[in-house]
Amino acid sequence: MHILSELPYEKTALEPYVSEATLSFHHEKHHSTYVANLNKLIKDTDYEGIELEQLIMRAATDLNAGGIFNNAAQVWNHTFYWHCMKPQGGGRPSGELAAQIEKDFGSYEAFAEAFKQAGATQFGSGWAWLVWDGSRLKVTKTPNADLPMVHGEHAILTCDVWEHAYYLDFQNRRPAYLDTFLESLVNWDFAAENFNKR
Ligand code: MN3
Repeated sequence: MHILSELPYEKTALEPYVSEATLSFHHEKHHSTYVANLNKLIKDTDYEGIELEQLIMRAATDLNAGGIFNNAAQVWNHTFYWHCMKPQGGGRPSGELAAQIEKDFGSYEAFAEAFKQAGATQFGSGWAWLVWDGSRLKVTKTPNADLPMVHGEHAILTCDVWEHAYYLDFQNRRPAYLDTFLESLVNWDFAAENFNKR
């Protein structure tokens, strides 16, 4: 039985950038529905009782488990995404992660440009990512529920670019949402923890 992870902050904590309405719908309707669907789909199957990441990896190569994969990956993606933001977020990474970003992108600005570009150009629904590919940091984008772990990459940071993540606050202005994500919301402490576990 998979359970809906708690938000790591109050629903008003990211205002005025992400409204209480967005966080409520996003967590209590969207994220929660993925959890409920996943539990329904795995009931009485081989996927019952398997830990989430293992389940995702297995469903990714199972042609009969498309629905299970989509819902499981979205459960993982959303829990990860909540932690990628924090109240009084934004600013610059520090320490080893900052040094690696400079090494692999040339500068923080070049990374930020690539990340925003990936999010803005993901056609339809999906995710923008900063990942570790085994030897370097890379910016990637994935459609729908797709996620780095099934491509042999380790997720460092993500931004949800499904419309439900920003439409109430930014309407169709996805680039403005991505700017705000990096300027005022991003949680570099969480990204650094992920980088340290790579
Ligand atoms: Mn979402």
